[in-house]
Amino acid sequence: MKECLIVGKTHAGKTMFALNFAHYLGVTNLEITFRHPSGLVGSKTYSISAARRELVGAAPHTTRALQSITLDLPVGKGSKRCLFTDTSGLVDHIHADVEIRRAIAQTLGAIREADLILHLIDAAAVGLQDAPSALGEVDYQVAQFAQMRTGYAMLANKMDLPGASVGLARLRQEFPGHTILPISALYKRGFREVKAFVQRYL
Ligand SMILES: Nc1nc2c(ncn2[C@@H]2O[C@H](COP(=O)(O)OP(=O)(O)OP(=O)(O)O)[C@@H](O)[C@H]2O)c(=O)[nH]1
Ligand SMILES: [Mg+2]
Repeated sequence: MKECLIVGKTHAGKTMFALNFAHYLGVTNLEITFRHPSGLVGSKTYSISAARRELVGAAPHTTRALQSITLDLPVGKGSKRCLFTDTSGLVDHIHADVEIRRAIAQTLGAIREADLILHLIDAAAVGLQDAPSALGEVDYQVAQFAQMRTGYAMLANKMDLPGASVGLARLRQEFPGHTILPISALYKRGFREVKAFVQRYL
């Protein structure tokens, strides 16, 4: 089974995207497998609303493990399974908290192994500043690394917020030649295009 990794800076909306994309594909009871940086593995079943309540956070560094959901996507006359894995958010600096550093190291390791990468960026935040300062080094590094692979797309998230369309234009200018799909993880907008993108690589 192929693995599609959801990466990006902390607070970009990765967990919201993972949960709402699963819901968009018709999943109402989510079985989530947690792989912790310590090596501990466990799983838990959530309703979509409980998952949003418990796993999406208003503060940064909410996710501290690899959180995977198996999804079936229609391909041709049948369907194909794909493991969608949400990750701990990245930061530009070396974080002071050792637990967060370990979680970030786990994300970076997973990037090397993934078949497909969806790189979430908060387009509304990018719209507020110049792209280089809003994006930070880590987004450029992920884009540069992932660009060498076939299954890579940037998802410009939070398109429902003011300033996000300015952010999207900046992203397009900054990363010409990349696939950039505007979405709102919160309102499930742009998900048809994301689904079509993923289907191409399964
Ligand atoms: N307006 C708006 N808010 C969003 C959207 N997606 C996520 N958010 C909000 O952004 C915040 C962070 O969302 P998360 O999904 O927890 O972000 P994350 O990237 O998983 O963050 P970490 O786990 O810390 O790396 C939450 O307050 C969400 O409600 C969106 O499309 N639009
Ligand atoms: Mg998260």
